Amino acid sequence: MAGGARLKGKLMANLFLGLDCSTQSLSAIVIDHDARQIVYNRSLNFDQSLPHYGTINGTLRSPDPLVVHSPPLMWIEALDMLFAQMKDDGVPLGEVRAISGSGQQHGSVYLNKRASNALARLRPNRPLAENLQGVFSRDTAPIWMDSSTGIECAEIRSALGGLTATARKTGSDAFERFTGPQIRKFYKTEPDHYANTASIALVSSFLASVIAGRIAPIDHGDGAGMNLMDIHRKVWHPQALKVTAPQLRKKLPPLAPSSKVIGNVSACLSRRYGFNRGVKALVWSGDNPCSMIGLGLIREGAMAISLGTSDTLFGYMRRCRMDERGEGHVFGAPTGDYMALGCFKNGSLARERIRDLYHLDWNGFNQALADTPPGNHGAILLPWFEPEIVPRVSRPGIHRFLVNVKDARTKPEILRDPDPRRDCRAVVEAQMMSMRLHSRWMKLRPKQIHATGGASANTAILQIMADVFRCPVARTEVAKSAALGAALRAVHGWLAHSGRKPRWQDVVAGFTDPIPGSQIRPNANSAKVYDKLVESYAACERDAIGRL
Ligand code: ADP
Ligand code: XUL
Repeated sequence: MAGGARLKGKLMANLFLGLDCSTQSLSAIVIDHDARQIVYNRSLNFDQSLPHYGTINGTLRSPDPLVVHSPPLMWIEALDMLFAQMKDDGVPLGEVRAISGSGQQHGSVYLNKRASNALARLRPNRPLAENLQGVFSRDTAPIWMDSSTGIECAEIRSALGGLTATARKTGSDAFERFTGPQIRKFYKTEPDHYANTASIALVSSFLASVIAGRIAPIDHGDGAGMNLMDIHRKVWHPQALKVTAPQLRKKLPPLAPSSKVIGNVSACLSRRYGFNRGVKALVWSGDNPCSMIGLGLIREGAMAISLGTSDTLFGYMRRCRMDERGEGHVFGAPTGDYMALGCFKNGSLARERIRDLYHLDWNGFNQALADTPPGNHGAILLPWFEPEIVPRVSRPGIHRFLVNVKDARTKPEILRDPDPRRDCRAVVEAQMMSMRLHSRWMKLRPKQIHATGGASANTAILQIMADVFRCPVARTEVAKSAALGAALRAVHGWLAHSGRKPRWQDVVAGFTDPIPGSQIRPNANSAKVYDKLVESYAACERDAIGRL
């Protein structure tokens, strides 16, 4: 278990549990809402705690580098392990009032006709994974890192009337990792297993089903990441279902707002871990919609960058506005409004690749950032170790360029020689400039950027973020904003279910304020350098994509 138990102070009666099943780990945050306190915060890393699944960074790789899956049973076993650990750590699970959760978005779990019964009759004396062994019509779940559905995307996009029409209908153009194209590929390549599939879940709704002991709905935040939901009406889009796969409507659970209570926590979990029978199990959502709440992004102009396995940039949107270029996404926000999002696949793992290439630790990496100037004397590195989502790049590879920092019209030269210090700065600068360039369509005007995710612990990286975006960057106490957001959603749903009319600003108050004095301000001179460099960066992207 990573991250040690954090059990602070005396535990009070109204506790709420937020779980987050991310790419690399499962986390739990317990809050005492009356006391406005996080009383427990713990993570379990999949590779370290469950090595028998053979994952690398939580994923199973196949000979085809475009195919990336994870074993759903691993998530279930992790849930059992984490609950057991919480009990050992003395968390009074009997005082938890409601549970909600967050899942990595887009990943899909395929259940056979035994699943529904198995969920309803989970045996408390057997491990959860053993209970659920025979319920899958597909052993592994394609996750958001999978980019093997280019053909299916083209088929769906064309059947829905092209890129803009697809985005207008579903909130996004057809994307390789989105669930609709993934379902279509499964139907085309394994028609028998598709036929044996009684129910398709997302990572979020699958884990919600295990908590509630019944097939759970999919919320509007995660549902929007499927290319299957009508983004305006928030119902399944009949034409999108039809062009994706036959009989799909029957295999999908209902859609629901993310504050919906599914029912009580299953009898099995109550017996196994001491939850009260009346504890409410809420619908789960995607990690990015949950982070919106965990960071308090509930008003126009609020924006965040999450530096997790992927880097994502997202912001609150009252009215649904699409990216007509088809690079970005619109999802439902847990507040009932919308959120705009861009997902950059080569995030933390790309930074790690450069760090490891030169046998550095994070201190060594940060020293390299300190030893090099903003603008890096014109050295730029496009870190597409994996096929990139934004901009769309299907052939992985890294590209080094030398540009004229003073004049963006000069053609970028190709740089051949690797250099440790230059490459460390170049990867971070390229990631930040890419996010700035590709989020223009969102028209967000933030007064500050909220930074979250594992790498937000690194202030040297956040300084480059502040300089590139010309905007102060703030951190909140908990880097795990998705798990915190899930716990706060549990509070909101529980209050609404008990007949009260909770206001989001009251629910998040006291949990989402930036750490006092943690704000990182942009340096005016560095910001000037990046205002110019971002245009040269765009030229490098065009050059590299043109050659691919
Ligand atoms: P996810 O939620 O997607 O599973 P996390 O938000 O937990 O991922 O982030 C994990 C990543 O954080 C790791 O891959 C690691 O590269 C990065 N990370 C952790 N600490 C640092 C640091 N000090 N500097 C830069 N990156 C870091
Ligand atoms: C968002 C996306 C990732 C995953 C994993 O569209 O693909 O951010 O949610 O974190």
